[in-house]
Amino acid sequence: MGDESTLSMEEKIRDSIVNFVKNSSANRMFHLDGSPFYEDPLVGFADGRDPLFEQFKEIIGDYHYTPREVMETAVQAGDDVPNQDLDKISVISYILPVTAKTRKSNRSQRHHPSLQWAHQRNCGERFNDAVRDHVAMEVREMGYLAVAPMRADYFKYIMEEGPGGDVSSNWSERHAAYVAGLGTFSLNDGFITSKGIAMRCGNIVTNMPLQPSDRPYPDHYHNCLYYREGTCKICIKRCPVGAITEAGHDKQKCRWYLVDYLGPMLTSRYNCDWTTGCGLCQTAVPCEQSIPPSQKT
Ligand code: B12
Ligand code: SF4
Ligand code: SF4
Repeated sequence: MGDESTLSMEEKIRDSIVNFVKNSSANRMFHLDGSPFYEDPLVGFADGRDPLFEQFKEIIGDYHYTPREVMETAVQAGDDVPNQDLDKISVISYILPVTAKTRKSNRSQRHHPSLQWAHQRNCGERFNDAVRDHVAMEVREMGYLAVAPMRADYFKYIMEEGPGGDVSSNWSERHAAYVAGLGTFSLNDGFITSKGIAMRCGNIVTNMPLQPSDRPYPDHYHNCLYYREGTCKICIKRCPVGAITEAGHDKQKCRWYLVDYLGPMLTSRYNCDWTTGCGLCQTAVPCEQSIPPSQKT
C-alpha cells in the first residue's frame, strides 16, 4: 500500500477493500470463536462495455442485466451523485477466500457442512453485503454512480420449474469476476481463482473510469483440471447427492439438497435457522485453495 496522494483510483479501491476485510469487526465468526470469515481479498476490474456482458444475455438469459442497464436504472431512479455520465462504465469485482480454518473443518465432512462452513455461508454473506455497501458508498463519496446489483431491489433468482430447469439470477457475480480476470468456472460450476474455489465474491458497477485487469486465462474453464487435461473429477465423489457428473452440475439436485433438505436438518443439528450450503465440492478438492497443478505424470 502506498502514499494515499500518489495512488491510482484502482489502487485506492483495492486498498479500501483489502483494509475493510482485514479490519472490519463484522468479518468475525461471532457465533463461534470470533476468528475471521475471510482472508485477504483479490480485487479485479472489468470494462462495463466489454462485449462479454452482452454475450451473457445469450449464455445466461435475456433477463441478465448488463452493467450499462444497471447504470441506466440508477440514473432513471434519480440517483443524485454529481457524475451521471455513462461514457465509461466499470465493474469492481472482489473475491473473499474462506479461511484455512473453516476449509479444514469442512474437509472431513461427508454429508453436511461443518458448523464453521454453515456459519460462513449464512453470516459470512451478511458481511459480504457489508463489503458491497462499503465499496458502493466509497465510490459514491468520490462523486460517481455505484450500485451493487445484488443489493438492488430488482435483483432476483430465476427458478425454472421441472427437471433440468435452470437455477440462475439476473446478475451473476462470478461471470463479472471472469470478465475481471479473477478466475474461471469448473466441472462443478464453482469459480476457481488463484486463491481457490472456496470463496464468496461480490461486484459493484460504477461510471468511474477504471483500467480493466488482464484476463490471463485462455478460456472460461481453464483452471479446472477436468476441462484442462481430462483428470481429477474429485468433486464428483465429494458430492453427497450425486449432483456432479462428467456432464456437469445438476443445479436442481444441488439446490434441493441445500435448501429443502439441509436447511431443516441443520436447524435441529446446530440449533440455528441459517441458510446454508454444503460446500463439500469446494473443500478436500485439488482446487480448494489455489489453481490446481497438473495431475499428469
Ligand atoms: C443461484 C445460485 C446458486 C444455485 C445455482 C448455482 C449456479 N451454478 O448457478 C444453487 C442453489 C445450486 C447454488 C449452490 C451453491 N452456491 Co450459489 N449462488 C447462486 C447465485 C445467487 C446466482 C448464480 C447465477 O446467477 N448463476 C448463473 C448461471 C448461468 O451460472 P452457471 O450456470 O454456473 O454458469 C455456467 C455457464 O454460464 C457457463 N458458460 C457457458 N459458456 C460460457 C462462456 C463464458 C465466456 C463464461 C464466462 C461462462 C460460460 O459457465 C458456467 C459454469 O458451467 C450466486 C450469487 C450471484 N448473484 O452471482 C451464488 C454463488 C454462485 N453461490 C456460491 C456458493 C459458495 C455456492 C455453494 C458452494 C453453497 C455454499 N455456500 O456452500 C453451492 C455450490 C454449488 C456449485 N457446485 O456451484 C458463490 C460462488 C462460489 C464459487 N466458488 O463459485 C456465489 C457467487 C455467491 C457469492 N456471492 O459468493 N448457488
Ligand atoms: S475438483 Fe477437480 S474436476 Fe472438480 S472442479 Fe476442482 S479441479 Fe475441476
Ligand atoms: S454444494 Fe454440495 S450438493 Fe451442491 S454440488 Fe456441491 S457438494 Fe453437491
